[in-house]
Amino acid sequence: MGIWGKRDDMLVHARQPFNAEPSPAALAGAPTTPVDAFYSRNHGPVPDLDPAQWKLEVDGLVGTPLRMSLEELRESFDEVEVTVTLQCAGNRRAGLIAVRDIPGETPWGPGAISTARFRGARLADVLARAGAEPRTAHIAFHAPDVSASADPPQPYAGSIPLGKALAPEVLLAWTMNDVPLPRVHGAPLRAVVPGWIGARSVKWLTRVTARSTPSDGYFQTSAYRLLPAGFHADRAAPGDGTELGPTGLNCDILSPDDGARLPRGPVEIIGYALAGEGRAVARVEVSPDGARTWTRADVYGADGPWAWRHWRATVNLPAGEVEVVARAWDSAGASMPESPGPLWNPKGYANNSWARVRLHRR
Ligand SMILES: Nc1nc2c(c(=O)[nH]1)N[C@H]1C(S)=C(S)[C@@H](COP(=O)(O)O)O[C@H]1N2
Ligand SMILES: [Mo]
Repeated sequence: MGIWGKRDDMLVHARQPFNAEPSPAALAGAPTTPVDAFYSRNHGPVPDLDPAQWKLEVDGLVGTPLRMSLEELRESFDEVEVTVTLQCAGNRRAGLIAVRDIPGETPWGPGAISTARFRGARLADVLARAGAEPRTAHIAFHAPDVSASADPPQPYAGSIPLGKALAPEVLLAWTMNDVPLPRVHGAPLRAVVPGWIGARSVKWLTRVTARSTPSDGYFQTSAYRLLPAGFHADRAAPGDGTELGPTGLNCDILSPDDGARLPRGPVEIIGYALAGEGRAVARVEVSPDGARTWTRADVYGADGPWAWRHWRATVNLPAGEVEVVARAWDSAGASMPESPGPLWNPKGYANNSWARVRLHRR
C-alpha cells in the first residue's frame, strides 16, 4: 500500500502537496474506480479534521444561518446516491505540455479523472433549510487547507452559480463507494459538483456561503481560468480569461499502455469517454493506424448521466510502430479537436484533443 492508502502503482506527481493519478491499467479495470486507485489533487497539506469537533456552517445571504454536525446533517436531510466522474481541469495536460512547456503545473496524463458512487445530502435541500435570499446568485464553498501556491497564500475555496447549486445532482457527500469519505478525499464532508471541473468539488468543507457574486478566492478569480494563448500565466490579473465550470466532451485510451510492445494478433483497445452536462456519449471511434482507418468502439458501463462510459474495440495493428487514436462524439453532434496545438493555454486546462498512444507490434 502506498501513501494515503493508494495502491503502489499510482503515478505520484508530488508527495506534498499530494498529487497522484492511477495507472491507466487500474482505471481500465472497472467503470467505477476503487477508492485506492481514485486520483487525488491537492493544493496544500491534507487537513486532519476531528469529526467530533467539525461543524458545517451555512451563512451569507440566508434567512437562517445553520451550524450542523455530520450527525445532524445525516439526520436532517434525505441521503441520496449519485455515481459521479470527477475530472480535474488539468486532466491530459501532458498532451498540451508536449506542444509547449507549462512550468509549475502538474503534467497529468489520462488519469486525473475517476468515478465513484457518492452519498450525501442534496445541497439544494440544505439551502432550502437556510432560506437563500433573492439576491443570492452564487454558492461558495470554503475549506481550511491553506495553499502556498495561491497568491497570496490562502485557504481553498470556490463557487458555483445558484442554478447549478440547486440542481438535484449536486451533493454534500460523506461517503464514496460506500465507505466514509477518506481523509485525502475530503473527510468528513465534501461538495460533489457533477459535470463541472473537479476544482469546484471542494473537500474538507467547513462553510457554504450564499453570495451575490462568485467566490473572490484565488482558485475562482485567478486559477482555473482559460487564458488566451498569448497571456503569461504569472502576469494575468484576477478575472482575466474565462472562468471554467462545466466540462466538455473528452476521451482517452487506457489500455494498452503508451509505448507497449505487443505480439501479433488482435488487440483490445480500452478507454473512457465523458460527455458534457446534459449530453451523452454517442459514438467512439478507434484508429489502429494513425487516423487512416477507423473502427466503431463498443461503449459500455454507463451508470447514469454524471458518469463516464468505458469503451473497447478489437483491432489488428499493422507491424512495427503505430499510433492508435481515439475520438468521441456527443449527443449534440460535437466532436473532439484533432490536435492539442490550438487548445494550448498558459495554465494547461481542458485538453480534449484526440487520444493517442504509440504501440510497437512485432
Ligand atoms: N479543499 C480543497 N478542495 C479541493 C482541492 C483542494 O486542493 N482543496 N482540489 C480540487 C481539485 S483541483 C480537484 S481536481 C478535486 C480532486 O478531488 P480528489 O482529490 O478527491 O480526486 O478536488 C478539488 N477540491
Ligand atoms: Mo483539479
